[in-house]
Amino acid sequence: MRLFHVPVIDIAKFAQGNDYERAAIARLVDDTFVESGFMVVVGHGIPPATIAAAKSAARTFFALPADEKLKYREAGQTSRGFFPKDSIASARYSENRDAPTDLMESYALSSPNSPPWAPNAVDSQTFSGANIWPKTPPQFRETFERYFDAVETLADQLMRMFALALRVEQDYFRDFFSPYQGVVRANYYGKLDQQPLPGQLRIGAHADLGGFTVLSADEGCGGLQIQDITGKWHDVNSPPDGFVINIGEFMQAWTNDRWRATRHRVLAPRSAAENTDRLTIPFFFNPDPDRYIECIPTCLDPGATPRHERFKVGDFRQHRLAQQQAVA
Ligand SMILES: O=C(O)CCC(=O)C(=O)O
Ligand SMILES: [Fe+2]
Repeated sequence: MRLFHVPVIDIAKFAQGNDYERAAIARLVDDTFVESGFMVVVGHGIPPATIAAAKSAARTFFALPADEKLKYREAGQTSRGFFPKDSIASARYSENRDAPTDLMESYALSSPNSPPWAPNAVDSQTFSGANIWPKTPPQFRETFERYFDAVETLADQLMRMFALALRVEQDYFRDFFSPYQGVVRANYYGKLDQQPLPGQLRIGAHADLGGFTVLSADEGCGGLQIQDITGKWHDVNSPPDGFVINIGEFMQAWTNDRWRATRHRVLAPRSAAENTDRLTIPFFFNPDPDRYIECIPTCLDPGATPRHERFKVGDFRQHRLAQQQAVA
């Protein structure tokens, strides 16, 4: 039986190394995505200060009084701005099943480099899906714009690495992501002051929708778990400067399920010692909503039928958002 673990992969040699070194990294990447759908990368070249500044700006925002934060709530029309506790149930969004809300507040931003896309807009003329920027802290916008630049450069490199790992030409995926939809979300899991509801987690079990996710984890990841095909949950660990990378459902469909959009969750604190607050910053790297996704040629055996029918990116995302909207 294969091991189920999340390796820490140093990708510095992908940018700087020779073809042999690049191919070796690509093989490792294929192995880990076949196995667990998750990896941790170090040697990514993003300065620690860029990550620290984004986390610090997010923490300053989440420490504001609730009524101040609610000024940046935008009632779900464009999926941007502040989401208070009890407004998201990831398990419902992803799996369309009744589930308690996540023990999380969040702040969602779209990439300054992505064109507006507002699938939920009542009136698409007035809602652009544009960002809502908080006034406090004043450097929030600048800090997150720098963060976007950094993770986009990393995502571009990962996209080429994935192409090599899947034995298609290096720029194979680029076209699908031109233009792309990038979403950064600051997830804040406050210290709990009361017992969670039965089954309530910091983030309910879900697979990520999208191409892939680049997550800046909290110290050591605390509470992040991924599920193997037998149903068993495994902790994910990351060094503080690592990014957790996981496959989303579009990449799973492209690879004809060779790579897995693995179910994951974040546990509620199980003890007083674990009851500390937690902040993570996932970056969801999504293809152009107008593009269609179907199995790539290298992932289909001769004569075989793809496991997923061709589908449109925007339709799939919209369908998922409708599931989420069932939450008050
Ligand atoms: O906070 C984490 O560790 C995971 C977050 C996550 O899975 C998500 O935002 O989709
Ligand atoms: Fe996730």
